[in-house]
Amino acid sequence: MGWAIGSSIGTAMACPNTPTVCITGDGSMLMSGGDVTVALQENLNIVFVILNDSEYGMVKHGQRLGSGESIGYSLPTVDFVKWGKSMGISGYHIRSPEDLEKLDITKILSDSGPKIFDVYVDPEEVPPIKNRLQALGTVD
Ligand SMILES: Cc1ncc(C[n+]2csc(CCOP(=O)(O)OP(=O)(O)O)c2C)c(N)n1
Repeated sequence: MGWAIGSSIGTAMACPNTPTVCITGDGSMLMSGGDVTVALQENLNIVFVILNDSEYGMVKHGQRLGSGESIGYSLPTVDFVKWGKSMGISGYHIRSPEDLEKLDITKILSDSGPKIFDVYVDPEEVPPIKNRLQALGTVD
């Protein structure tokens, strides 16, 4: 959690001739998203793909799968395109596969500096975490 954001900045610094893609959650972005200002100041070509479900999804689904108390997973709904815009970063709302298909990805990746893809995902979609929970012993 949060690790992808800083590591994508390090990757982009080390590989300046290739676009870097950071896939992260909205909770992680709320925790460590300030690091995006480094990508902005260093003009790093990074696409921040934010899987936005207004929740700590791993926490909610982990609690459900483990029959635990359902608590502490809810997040405010944040418009990360507006957030990026406040710093001069281009952003795109993606609410459907069609929204993604409409984007000129080649053009977006050829532009310098960071970009934001604010991808709205279904909060009821169960992430593939059952094996991990079984390994931890919280799920049979
Ligand atoms: C630094 C840190 N804090 C807390 C956790 C526990 N944790 C793992 S996933 C997660 C929720 C992440 O939420 P989000 O970034 O919105 O992604 P989602 O699970 O919704 O895909 C939390 C709190 C962690 N792994 N690392």
